[in-house]
Amino acid sequence: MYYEKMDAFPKGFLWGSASAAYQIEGAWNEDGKGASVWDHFTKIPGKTYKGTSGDVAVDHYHRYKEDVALMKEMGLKAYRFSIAWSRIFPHGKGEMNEKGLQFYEALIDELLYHEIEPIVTLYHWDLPQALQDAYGGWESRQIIDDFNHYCVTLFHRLKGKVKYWVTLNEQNVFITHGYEQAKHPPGVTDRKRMYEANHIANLANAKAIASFRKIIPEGKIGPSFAYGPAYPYSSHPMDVLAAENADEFNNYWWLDVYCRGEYPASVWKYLQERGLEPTMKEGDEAVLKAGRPDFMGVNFYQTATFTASPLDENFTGAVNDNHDGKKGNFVEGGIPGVFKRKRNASLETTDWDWEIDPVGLRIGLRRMTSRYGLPVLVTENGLGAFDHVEESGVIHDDYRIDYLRKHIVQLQGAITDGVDLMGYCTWSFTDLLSWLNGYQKRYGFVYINQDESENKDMKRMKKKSFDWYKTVIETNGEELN
Ligand code: BGP
Repeated sequence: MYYEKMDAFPKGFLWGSASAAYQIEGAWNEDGKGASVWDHFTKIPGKTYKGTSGDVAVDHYHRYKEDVALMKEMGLKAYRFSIAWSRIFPHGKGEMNEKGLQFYEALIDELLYHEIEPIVTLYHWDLPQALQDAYGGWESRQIIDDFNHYCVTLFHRLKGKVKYWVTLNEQNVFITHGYEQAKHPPGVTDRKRMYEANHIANLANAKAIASFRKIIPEGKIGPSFAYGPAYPYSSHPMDVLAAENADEFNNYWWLDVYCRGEYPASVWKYLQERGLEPTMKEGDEAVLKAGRPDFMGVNFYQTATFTASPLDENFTGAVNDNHDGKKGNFVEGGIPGVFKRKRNASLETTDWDWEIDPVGLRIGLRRMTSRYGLPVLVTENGLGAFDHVEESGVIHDDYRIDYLRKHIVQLQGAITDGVDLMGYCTWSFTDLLSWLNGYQKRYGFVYINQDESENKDMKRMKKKSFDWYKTVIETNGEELN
């Protein structure tokens, strides 16, 4: 739709930025913290770009005051960060580590003091290694109660301070990467195990939401989903059907469970006929149905385009193997007989071959609104790029400004279209560790002096985009140039 005049961003819109514990904190074994699966996984040779890990990350654990001061200077309204489960419960359960909780309480107090709304993610992939060792982590139903206990502990301690909560970050990513593609811990390639682990994660998510309702009834909670809306490659009905298939398998398989408490019928039938469907026990459905969130968190980076795929097609699996930023590594992949992902020729790509599609964000928000009728919070969106520090110390990241501006314009379009949008968190505030792509893939408004070879002094330097986003916030989205 085109409009003569677009609606303004609502009053109180949460202009924010996001991060995750493992990617920024460092201090991986300090103050009683237990090891997480990522602390182990990154030490396995060949798993991450140049063997990078979050052992030190960008040292936010020790420099959080400096980082929050920069957020204040920018005028950030909201800051989304995650809590490392293994700081609170070093063994995943059992005795609580008071020092771990104190770190987050201090961070939250600092944010509140500067009038920045904290948005707390309960789980951003760093499962306590002890639970992986004890019962296979997400593959055991025991995790449902352990996760619930961890969440309830935080709800009680932080209620009154934290209103916005995110349960699981990108369950669709950590489950598929962990159990189908072996790119994330625990490094499994087994679709049956993947669907089982995923179902257990769904139950854990729903149970935590139900607990939240009792403890913080006035708060808002929802999962964050890595949403890549599907497009057909052509108007050929078989391509349109392939895109439908992709939406059902890649998006609604998760979103329908979160928002409706049920799996989409066509995928369920497909899996059942192949013996891949998850084990549904008595009572599961009721648990899922009781877990409807207050909002859906959307992490948006790209859309995906699909064509029909014959049954006898042979795929290798992953569609993006570019972890060094050398463009041109896009590989076609999918499920034979269901869909095949193709490069969308009308879209530019980043250096890591991610397709840039601001309108796709609006399309996604629209689809989400029509299908589920829930408010949406964009919990991540941003551009991973190489940044260059000039001799004068200036970082001209005009490409990042351009990327964010175009996405914000489409947010305004979505609001005008009728989407109930709570806020927008860019990924990320400072540069940070990219899980599989090291430190050179930068996302922040604040440059961190550090690279794959050494940690350097980790000096914080404002990029050009810092002042730009400051103005966007000051003018509530009116001044984007
Ligand atoms: C999301 C994750 C973030 C972040 C981002 C960028 O999937 O939730 O933690 O890493 O993607 O991805 P990458 O670091 O792979 O470029």
